This record gives sequence, structure tokens and C-alpha cells, in this order.
Amino acid sequence: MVLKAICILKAYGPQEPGSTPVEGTINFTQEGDGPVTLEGQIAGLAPGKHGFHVHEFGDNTNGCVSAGSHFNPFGKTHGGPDSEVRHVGDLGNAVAGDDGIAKINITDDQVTLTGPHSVIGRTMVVHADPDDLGLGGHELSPTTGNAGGRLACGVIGITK
Ligand SMILES: *[C@@H]1O[C@H](CO)[C@@H](O)[C@H](O)[C@H]1NC(C)=O
Ligand SMILES: *[C@@H]1O[C@H](CO)[C@@H](O)[C@H](O)[C@H]1NC(C)=O
Ligand SMILES: [Cu+2]
Ligand SMILES: [Zn+2]
Repeated sequence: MVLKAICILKAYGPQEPGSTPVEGTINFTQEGDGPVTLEGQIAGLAPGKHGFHVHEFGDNTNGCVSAGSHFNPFGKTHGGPDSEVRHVGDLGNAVAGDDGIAKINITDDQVTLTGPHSVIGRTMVVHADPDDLGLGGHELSPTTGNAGGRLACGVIGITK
């Protein structure tokens, strides 16, 4: 069985005048209990790396802030997608080109759309700064990768 989900990322709060709003669409697909593939793009970013994670809550009451911390059901330390120790939500960085567009095509074996640790109903966040994958030596490296503010986010929802 193929499971599908979708996330529409939007910016909350005041935007800089004249700036392109950060926005994006990510499609999720999973066959059975295999890895999840995320495909899509995010536009309006500064060129370079932007931390990209699944956060705990699907709550946008206070914009992206109420999405809480990185989704971490096993109580691990922050890492990168290929780290042995990581949060389930740690998907590393979205990398934008000079056109401000980051193309996403990630296959991950910890994110899942099924079972008690499903990411459906949680929030994807794209950040202002690079995620250092836990290695930056900053006090925030072991929790957030020091990825800075939350530019845009969206709840992961079931689709057909
Ligand atoms: C993602 O990568 C796979 C495998 O390389 C490819 O088949 C697929 O078309 C890519 N998707 C997008 C949206 O580029
Ligand atoms: C995402 O899914 C939508 C609807 O199924 C589809 O139209 C779109 O091409 C998909 N985008 C990517 C990048 O796979
Ligand atoms: Cu994040
Ligand atoms: Zn993390």
C-alpha cells in the first residue's frame, strides 16, 4: 500500500516589504513500512542552506513557534539525516540556489507516515540559517543545529 501526505509551507507574521514570501510544497510518499520520499520545492529563500525539520506539533496558533521542538520520540540528541544519533525530524538542510528555490528530493528511513511515530499531523519548518547537524560547537548545536528563526512552516496532512 502506498501512503501519501502533503505539506504546504507558508510564512507567518510580518514580511519584509518587497520581499518574496517563503513558501513551498512537499509531497510525501511511502510504500508499506519502507522509507519515506519527500519531493517538492521551497521558494523565496536566501541562497544557501536552511535547516529543514519535522517539528513535534501540528499547531500553528502562534505561527511556526507553536510547532514546538524537533520531533524526537526516542529522546535523542540532534543530528543530521545520516547521523547515527538524531531526532526523527532531522532532515538536514534545504539548499536554495541563486534563484531562491530549494528543490527537495529526500528519501529517509526514520520519518514514517504510519504507526505511533507517524509525522502526519506534525509540522515541517524551514529555517533562516544552516543546520550544523549537531557539529557546530554552538550551545544550540545539540538541540536545534543552531538553525535560527523559523521562516515558514506547514502541517503534514493526509492526501489522496
Ligand atoms: C527524485 O529522485 C528520484 C530518484 O533519483 C527521481 O526518480 C525523481 O524523479 C526525483 N524527483 C524529483 C521531484 O525531482
Ligand atoms: C506533488 O503532488 C502533486 C499532486 O499529487 C503533483 O501535482 C505534483 O507534481 C507533485 N510534485 C512533485 C514535486 O512531485
Ligand atoms: Cu526546525
Ligand atoms: Zn533535531
